[in-house]
Amino acid sequence: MIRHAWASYYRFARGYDELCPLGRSGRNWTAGPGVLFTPTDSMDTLHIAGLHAEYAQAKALVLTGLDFAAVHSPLNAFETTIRSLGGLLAAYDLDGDPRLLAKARDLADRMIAMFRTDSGIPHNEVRLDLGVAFAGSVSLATAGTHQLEYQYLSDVTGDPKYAAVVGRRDKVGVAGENDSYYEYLLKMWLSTREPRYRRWYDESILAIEEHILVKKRNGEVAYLPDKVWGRSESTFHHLIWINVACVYVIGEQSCFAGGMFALGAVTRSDQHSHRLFAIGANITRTCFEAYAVSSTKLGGETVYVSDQGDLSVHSVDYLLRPEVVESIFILWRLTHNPMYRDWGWQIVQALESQCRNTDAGYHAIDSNGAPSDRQESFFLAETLKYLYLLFSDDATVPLDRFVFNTEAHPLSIRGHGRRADATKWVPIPDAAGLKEALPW
Ligand code: DMJ
Repeated sequence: MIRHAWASYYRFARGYDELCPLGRSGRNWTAGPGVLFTPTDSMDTLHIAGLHAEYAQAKALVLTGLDFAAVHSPLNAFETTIRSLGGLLAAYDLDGDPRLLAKARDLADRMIAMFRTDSGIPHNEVRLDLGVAFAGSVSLATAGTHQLEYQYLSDVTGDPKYAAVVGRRDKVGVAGENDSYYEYLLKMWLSTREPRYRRWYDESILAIEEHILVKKRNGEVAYLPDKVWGRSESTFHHLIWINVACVYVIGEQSCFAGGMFALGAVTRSDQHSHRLFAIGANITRTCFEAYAVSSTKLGGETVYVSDQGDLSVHSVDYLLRPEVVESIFILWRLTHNPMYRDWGWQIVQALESQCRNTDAGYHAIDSNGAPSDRQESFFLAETLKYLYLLFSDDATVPLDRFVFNTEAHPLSIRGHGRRADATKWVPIPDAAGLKEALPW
């Protein structure tokens, strides 16, 4: 599957951000030169899967065809950090080629202006050619999902400025799209052991449990609907009332939380850990059940849950997203319960029957169940990587040596791999030490 998705990109869309599998062509996210999202996002997956020739193709494209100085349309900073910076750093982590690190550094230096704001909350649009940033659309996730990548960059280059700019974001407190902000609190602790991140995560997860988590069928059905003004909804279609029966909605993107709850629970030892682990397992079960009840077996962007806890999928749009297989993979690694491999295999079969194009990659599915002309770069970066790892042994990208960024790019944690040398670690700045380390 990895070979097919990559070869199709390489054949039909080489040089573009992503493959249009139905049009057998490529597209960029913005006008003008793109940032080669698919090769950058795919390098580590190809490397991990041992596809040496394909890895060499992707790496050559990135090293010779990726010119950040030529990218003149504003780009979404969150996506550029998690896909491009994360992809470059993970490829460097696996391969050790300093040219990949230099590329990552060039990118970070062009993005760093986004952190220069009065509030400390970063902007979310960047012009890479000019090295300037604009506010853009800022949510908790977009503001709070840079720490892993920038702290790693400081640790491997010895330059404290990257750690300093992300350290400023202690002040973030906005609502909106939140997911990976909490994920990064946990993962910053896992990767650096800095206690404040663990404290923030632990406080947040208990608050999420108390205020957001919904449980049905004695807790076997568990999910995290959006909540606005005290009600479990985000927009009008996220909470609907049918015949006085309350129907809640869970979005597919919240399904990453099954793995997050479980990973957070096994690395915590207090009276909450057992319960939090069960919640993670139940969120994962609920998300898989949503796949199983849908006609495509791949769920939908929106899943409805009745008062009794019955799941239904009204519209089967599926963008080749990874969140459900991500949680299944984490739960497999933590439990070795073969049920998780069975679930993953069912998803593989559904992908093959519903999304595979004979000669051009994998397509998404629209709300009517028809093929939709996109193969997002996260399909190779995340969905296929997590599936590959689900069926690999535990020594392949072991969880005690790597954390995955939110785009599934594995970065060595401190004490391992390219972060083994403790003398090189750049301290995570506290408020007092912050000023001197800032690049402005
Ligand atoms: C990916 O780019 C990342 O997983 C991100 O954190 C959320 N959205 C997509 C996949 O659905």
